[in-house]
Amino acid sequence: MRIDVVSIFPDYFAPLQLSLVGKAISAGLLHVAVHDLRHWTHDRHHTVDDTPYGGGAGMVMKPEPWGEALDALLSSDDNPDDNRGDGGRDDTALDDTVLVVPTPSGHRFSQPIAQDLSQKSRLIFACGRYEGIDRRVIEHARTRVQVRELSLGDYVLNGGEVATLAMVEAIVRLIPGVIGNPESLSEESHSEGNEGLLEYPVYTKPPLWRGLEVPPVLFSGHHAQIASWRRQQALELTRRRRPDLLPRQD
Ligand code: JAH
Repeated sequence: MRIDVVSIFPDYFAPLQLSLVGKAISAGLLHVAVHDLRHWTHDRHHTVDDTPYGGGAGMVMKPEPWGEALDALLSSDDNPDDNRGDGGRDDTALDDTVLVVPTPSGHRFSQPIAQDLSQKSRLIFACGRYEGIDRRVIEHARTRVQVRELSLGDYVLNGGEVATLAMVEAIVRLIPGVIGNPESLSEESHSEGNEGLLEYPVYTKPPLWRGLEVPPVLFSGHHAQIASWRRQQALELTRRRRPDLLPRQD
């Protein structure tokens, strides 16, 4: 997979070189390129924002730098993987590319969406700032590639950068070969294997710590009892914290 990120704060993405995402890059499973939107400005002050038509607080990101940035990224001569030189389809074809725009007014990002995006050959993340990006940028981009405007949850950040980091991590860990033990993927919260429930509580040694015991069933060796205790715990936790995840009770 290839991931491009466009932002006015490219330094935010230094952490991508670390840990799991960094390992995926070293292993050759992932190519990440971070781009400064100001590269596609032409005025002396590298202006990316302007006042909103219709009035209102704050500033709006100008369409021209975004238009040029997306033109450049979507043209095959910017594409480091398109080195076949035969003009044929490469592994970052437009029909397998998604432009992701993190925004508080987007559809809610979720594990199924992460799963879907992890199968794409190319993702481009457009990180907005201020009050957002001129709407025509998204409208125009939709004529070129699939666009997904996505929100992590009902809170407002100062821009799309932190949301992009979260989404990239959620997506990259689902790429085959990125996580050593694929079983740990299907067991965790929000994956199919856990019936869509929250994860049960987990324990390790020592058996008694600061006066607190590990539930005895966990060293009973009765695998069926352990499984049923865990399912009970998962159900109860989900009922208390996230009743919205349970099948409707009517
Ligand atoms: C804020 C552009 N739901 C997380 C999230 C994602 C993006 C933004 N805020 C929150 C955001 C300002 C400008 C994007």
